[in-house]
Amino acid sequence: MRKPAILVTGANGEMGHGLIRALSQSGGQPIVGLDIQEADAGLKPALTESIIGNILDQNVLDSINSRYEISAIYHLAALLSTRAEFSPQIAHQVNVDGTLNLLSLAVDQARSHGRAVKFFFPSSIAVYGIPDGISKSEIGAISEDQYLFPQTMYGCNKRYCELLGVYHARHYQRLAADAGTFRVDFRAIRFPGLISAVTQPAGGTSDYASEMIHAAAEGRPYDCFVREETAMPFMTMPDAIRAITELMDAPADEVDQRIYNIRAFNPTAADLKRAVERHFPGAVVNFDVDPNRQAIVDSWPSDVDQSAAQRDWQWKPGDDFDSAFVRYLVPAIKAH
Ligand code: AKB
Repeated sequence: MRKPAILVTGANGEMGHGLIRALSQSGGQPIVGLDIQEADAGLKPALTESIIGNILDQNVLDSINSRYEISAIYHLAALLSTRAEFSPQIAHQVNVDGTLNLLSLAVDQARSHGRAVKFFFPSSIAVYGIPDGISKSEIGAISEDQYLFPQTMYGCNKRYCELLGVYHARHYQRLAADAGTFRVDFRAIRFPGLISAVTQPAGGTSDYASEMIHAAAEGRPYDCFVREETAMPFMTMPDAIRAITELMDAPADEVDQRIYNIRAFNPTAADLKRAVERHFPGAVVNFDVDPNRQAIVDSWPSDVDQSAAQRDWQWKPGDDFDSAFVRYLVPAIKAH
């Protein structure tokens, strides 16, 4: 007998930590975690099984398929934008082939148990590409269907996987009439940069915000790799986790756009430096621009339009820039 479960890939990553805690607190189905690294000791009590394995390894996925009856997949495993520029082929394999493997697992599962499998995909503002010479401040907040010209491998991977997800959702919905009721209920959020008080990102380009805050909290000087006036959208990790659970809980017929922008605030790097200096007296932040990473952030919008998420699933960020520091980052970092 297969056991009911939900599957989280990239379980040991930044987002995996928060999501697994939230899912286990909500008391739903048992959670199976999959990651290339062993899950941290603190995560293990929330998992019914912690599998060390690669999403590119069909044997691992076959074993999950044969032992579990999966109702939802949260596919978080990915190589982030800076890392992907260094290893574009590996990024393509992990980010695209890996996602296709998980979508196929969702199809197999839905076909075998006859119910829809919900599939959450964390997309990114990296799917956008603002061409050189266009003023980001004049464009303002961009909506889901504008400027879809990603300029990084990671952005291309994320955009293609969004399309694959929508394809799987539509294709199997069409077949459902003849072939039973199996469906892949694909839902994606295009995340801005995420800031966590507990974990640090690795290999991303929005990492400068987290790195600046954590360095200040630890009393280390920090060289920020983008220019002071650089602005992009961000949000706190707890808001991001809440957004995932709210989108996944929304009735299917209300979220048929399937791909949503969200954000909470869009400070410049100088705004971040000022906030860090205010909350961590003695913090030292300098600017030492990395032209390659600067070019990546320059291609991303400085703001996104989240009105579709507000309309379809009543999305509302919990923290603005000031309260992110006062209510969440400073107390949680100090406690940690
Ligand atoms: C990255 O910097 O690569 C990610 C992202 C914005 O998707 N944090």
